[in-house]
Amino acid sequence: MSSSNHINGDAYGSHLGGPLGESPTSNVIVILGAQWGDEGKGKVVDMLAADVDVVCRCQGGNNAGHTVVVEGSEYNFHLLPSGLISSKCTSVIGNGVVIHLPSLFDELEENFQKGLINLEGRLIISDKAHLVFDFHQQIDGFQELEKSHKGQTLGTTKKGIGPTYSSKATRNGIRIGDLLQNFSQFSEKFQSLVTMYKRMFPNLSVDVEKELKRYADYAERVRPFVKETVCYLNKCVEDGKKILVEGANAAMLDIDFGTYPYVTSSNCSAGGVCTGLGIPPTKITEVIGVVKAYTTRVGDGPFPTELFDEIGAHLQQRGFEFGVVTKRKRRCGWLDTVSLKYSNMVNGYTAICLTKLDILDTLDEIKLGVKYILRGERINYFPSNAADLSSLEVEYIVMPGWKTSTENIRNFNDLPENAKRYILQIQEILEVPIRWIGVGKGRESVITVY
Ligand code: 2SA
Ligand code: GDP
Ligand code: MG
Repeated sequence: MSSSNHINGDAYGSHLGGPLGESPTSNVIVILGAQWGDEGKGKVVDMLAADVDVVCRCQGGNNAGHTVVVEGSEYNFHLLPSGLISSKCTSVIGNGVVIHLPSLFDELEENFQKGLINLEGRLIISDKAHLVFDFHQQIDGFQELEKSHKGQTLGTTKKGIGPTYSSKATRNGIRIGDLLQNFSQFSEKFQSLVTMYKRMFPNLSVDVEKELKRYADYAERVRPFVKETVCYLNKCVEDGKKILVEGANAAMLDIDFGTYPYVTSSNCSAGGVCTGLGIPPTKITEVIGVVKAYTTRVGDGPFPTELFDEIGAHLQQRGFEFGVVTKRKRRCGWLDTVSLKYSNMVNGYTAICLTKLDILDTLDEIKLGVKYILRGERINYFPSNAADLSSLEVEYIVMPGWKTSTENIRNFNDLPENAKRYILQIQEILEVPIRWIGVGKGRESVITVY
């Protein structure tokens, strides 16, 4: 076979070093959590989905809890993309997502009961996505229990996310395509995975025969939704379709860039979009960072601006800060612009959606974390070490509150002066334009700045 075509053949020669011709510009918009999650990504996706063709999830699993409130009805999405509410949108669960099929079908049923119909044909699941089994969830619990003896829990959602990505990385994970292609091979893989895990966790209880029967049933139920999604999505890009990517979890929970080991097990930052969907980085047109006007964290791990006083409790109650999946109280603190600058460095936000400004409406004064001090020194980087992050001191800017309801405001200019100052200060520090401001739960409760 000759390789000459690839070096100097006519197909390339006349265009070498120049454009190959006109192609439609891509239209891929990525929505990412810029903090420790629960910034309101679901609401932002829903807000933008009305105008897009495809909404995709690229990483994580049903550890995610994305809330959308439409005309007073609340929808909680875990595995399903929040764009499913928009009836003209196709929803894609990409190859980077890990899927617990029983939960997927429960979620479909729950949304069907809430009135989301005609989902078949509008939901596509990648054949490369890995399966989360019940035993992965049991193992998640065992691992947390083991860590608890040393007082080192991560505070996972116990949805089996870590153990499943670990099976994927050790190359004995099982993908949806395996389930659909050859059931006897799937059964063998399942059995050997259980055997391996039983050696590691003797208390693991799996009724293999019963599980395989269940999965034979799930295989037929999921089959109509499954497709090769990489070519599908790239064709959508090529055809100029508008694609929205819904990040789950958030930058500071990213397995590489987050506060390791207190992180989730996927790349929740911009890189996870490319690996979790097969869309090249050059096709991404916008990266929108979703930033809550204060900071929350659910689960364990360092949180430099955490408040342990009545203001923290006030934010938790007024912001109704409870985990969507686990119902745990979320820890609350002031906005941390140091971690936000770092998350912007990694993700390259083109615009920001600042959410939950209304939760700050009643405060006398508001603080903004602007600098970290480690062992007495002001530092210019985001520390990698969890112990360092836990021992930091934070320098704050103190700003006056506005003590007025912003809930019904829909124009930036109508905001109280102190609210405008707070927003502009954040924009100035981050050097990223703030494009939307959330002032309430509902779809309509948003100020579009430009
Ligand atoms: P896991 O289960 O292995 O991904 O947990 C590892 C860490 O990641 C955190 N994590 C989350 N943080 C915020 N929101 C998440 N989704 C739910 C929500 C959380 C909930 O929307 O509220 O209901 O508790 C989420 N998922 C994972 C987790 O707390 C661990 O610190
Ligand atoms: P996600 O995981 O990033 O999608 O966020 P969650 O759904 O876990 O948590 C965000 C919570 O804040 C949800 O209850 C939303 O309904 C709510 N929310 C989103 N934006 C706003 C806002 O601007 N103001 C108020 N008050 N609530 C909001
Ligand atoms: Mg959430």
